[in-house]
Amino acid sequence: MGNEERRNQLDKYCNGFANVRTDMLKMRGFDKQVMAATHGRGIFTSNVFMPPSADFFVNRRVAYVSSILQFTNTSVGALSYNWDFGDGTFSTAQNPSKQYFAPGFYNVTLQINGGAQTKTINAYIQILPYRSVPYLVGNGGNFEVNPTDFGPETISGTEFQRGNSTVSGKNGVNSGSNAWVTGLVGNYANNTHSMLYSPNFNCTASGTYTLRFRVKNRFEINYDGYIVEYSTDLGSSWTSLGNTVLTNWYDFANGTTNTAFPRFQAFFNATNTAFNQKQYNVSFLAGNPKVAFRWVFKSDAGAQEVGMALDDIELLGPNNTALPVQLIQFTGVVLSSDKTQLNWLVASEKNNAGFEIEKSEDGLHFYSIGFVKGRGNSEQTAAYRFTDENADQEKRYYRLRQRDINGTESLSKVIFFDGNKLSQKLFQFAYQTNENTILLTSFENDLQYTIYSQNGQLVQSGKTTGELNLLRLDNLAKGIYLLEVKNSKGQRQVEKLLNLGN
Ligand SMILES: [Ca+2]
Ligand SMILES: [Ca+2]
Repeated sequence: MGNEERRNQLDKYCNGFANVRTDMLKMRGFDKQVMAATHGRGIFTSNVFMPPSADFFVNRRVAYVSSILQFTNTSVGALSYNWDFGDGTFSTAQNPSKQYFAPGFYNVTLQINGGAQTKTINAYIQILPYRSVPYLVGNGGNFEVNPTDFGPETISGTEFQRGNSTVSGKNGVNSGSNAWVTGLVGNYANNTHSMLYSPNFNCTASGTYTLRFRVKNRFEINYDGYIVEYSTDLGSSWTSLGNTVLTNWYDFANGTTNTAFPRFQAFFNATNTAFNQKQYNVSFLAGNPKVAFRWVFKSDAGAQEVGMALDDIELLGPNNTALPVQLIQFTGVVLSSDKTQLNWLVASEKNNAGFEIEKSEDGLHFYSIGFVKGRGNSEQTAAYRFTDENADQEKRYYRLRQRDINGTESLSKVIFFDGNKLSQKLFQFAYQTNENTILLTSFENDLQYTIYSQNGQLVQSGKTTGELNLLRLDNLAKGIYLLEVKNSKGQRQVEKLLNLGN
């Protein structure tokens, strides 16, 4: 850091201190951290004299293919950043966000100030795979095959470890030679908060789904234990599978406020001296292509016990492939006045014949403009591209029709160009000729739409059901309206609507 910058930083720190007396001023020897204790204004610290050092953390250590991770730089004295995410991708941003497109363990390195300091954390991130349903012991639920289908994360205290413990109360396994155990050796620590994550399951098909597993455990009675949570958004948010006591499920109602879990969050607490089966009907998750589970163990501040051994996790249900073709990104760019290039990224492919590229000028009627061959079967991420050579229309909609070798098809989301710009809007709409109807096009499902009159009165509302939605305006008088569309994340877009009537 140059003298000028130091002075500017000091000015910033010293701002407003003119009339404050400093009673004590010290510099810590080993890292040159400065501390000033003021008269009546508290204690202040400054790192302006500290030597540069690289450091960072990430919001999630265990995540899924295409989860969005947020890295935070905590370096001292850094002016420039070079991140290496361990998968052949890099960033120079201060606090980058990042997606991984293949399962595995990744080393992450942050280099600051052009190589002045470097921090590398090996196997820092674990990315868990997508798996099919039913998922049985032989698919990986026994923790013998595909051992990296599951991953532990420790917030504090004792971590889940894979193996065979000899500690009485959690000793042994239900199958093979491995269980996931809250510490293979000794008792669990006080104030433990540790988790075990499942793979991501495709539960798109309708039907009955059951999650079940075997557990042997001994916890401090009435205080420590575990719950099972689920996520439908690649692990961004988690919800407990129920919060009451049920047969073969949570056994402790937790009516007091001094246990390891919040009051009235029931949990597993009772002792299981053998590997007993627990199960939960998770059919309410049908229709979700992204379902994951995690086991959350917590202990309170006193009295330790041996803990738990978990084995033979299964998710029973109707047949679902492991998302045969994982399209993780579909976007495009205008190359010239009549050429638009489409780009898409695929994480893994199973029996993929290829992609039909479809185009529309009204968002409703699509026609094929080309075909790009797939790779059949692959676990590697691949980038595909296609150029529309006749892209001189003002409004252009594109989508991909992915075709399996056996003839099954699935459609991608629709992307939309307005002139030379890829639209990032929540939705588009177009008036339909000779009808009191508008076509609402969106890349997202389940949007809440509301139509207001000019004086703010709600006149019509509803939910969208797919990418293309026809909204009828028959009941509305001629005039100007406002159409508001919101998604579940709170994003909102408002457009003016002109109802010309019949
Ligand atoms: Ca096992
Ligand atoms: Ca305890």
